[in-house]
Amino acid sequence: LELVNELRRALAQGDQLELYYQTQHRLEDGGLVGMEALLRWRHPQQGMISPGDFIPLAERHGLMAALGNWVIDRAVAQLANWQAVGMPRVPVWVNISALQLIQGDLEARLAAALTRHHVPAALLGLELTESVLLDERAGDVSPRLEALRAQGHPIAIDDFGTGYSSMAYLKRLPVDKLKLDRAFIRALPEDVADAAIVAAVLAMARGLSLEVIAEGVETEPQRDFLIAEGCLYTQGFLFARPQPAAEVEARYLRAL
Ligand code: G
Ligand code: G
Ligand code: MN
Ligand code: NA
Repeated sequence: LELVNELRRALAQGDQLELYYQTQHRLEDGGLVGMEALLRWRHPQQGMISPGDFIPLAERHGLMAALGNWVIDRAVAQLANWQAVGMPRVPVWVNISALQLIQGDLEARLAAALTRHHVPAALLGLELTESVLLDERAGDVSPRLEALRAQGHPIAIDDFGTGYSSMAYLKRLPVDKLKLDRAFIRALPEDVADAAIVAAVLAMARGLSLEVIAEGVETEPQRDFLIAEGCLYTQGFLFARPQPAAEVEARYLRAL
């Protein structure tokens, strides 16, 4: 209870919250293709608290909408700043929770933030997990995704393969990209079952014209296996860890 009050205060003041960014890369040559924004809470006594720990708390206590809005505003402000200083024009992807989708004003929230900062929607990707997409409280999410896509946002299914992956929903949901969960990558290339699953997902995605980004690539053999199977993109420690905006900027900001 104490922690939730502290979270409420952190959210109101904003100074203990921060977005880290993990860059996404072409497997073949390491070229930068995007970044995922990952929320961090720098607690004054407890140190860095993971979103895996405080997001469930925020959801239970009705703070998730405000937290989600903070993330959107912060990511869009960062995008505007990066465009102004000449960073590569690659999309920043934010995680969208079920409650943000259920609440119903996500489209307006996004549009307001983008308009305020003069950032095109194509630069703000939206990641939704299978459980968010299939959450009954959200109703039929297809029209919502259509609307978000019509606004210009690219859309990805996060943690792909870990939810109730019925392949049927891939056919009817308007999405651009699958983020293949790192659970399938970890034991590559030795694990025969994971190798078969990954190869099959890649083949299926090709047939559906969906891009695939492999999460959690940590080793060269994992990378080589994925390239051989036709995967183009990755987000993993082999290329970069989540890091503060200033560090990403130091690496990619080239003098004009
Ligand atoms: O970066 P890290 O391993 O700590 O992230 C842990 C989990 O928290 C991941 O599943 C990630 O999707 C989730 N997460 C990180 N940032 C956000 C956010 O801004 N919103 C939501 N809903 N989830 C986030
Ligand atoms: O939103 P999502 O659940 O995909 O969040 C990405 C999470 O995966 C972040 O918490 C990030 O720290 C973590 N992650 C990203 N790359 C790697 C990796 O190569 N290895 C491991 N173990 N975790 C990773
Ligand atoms: Mn994600
Ligand atoms: Na993921």
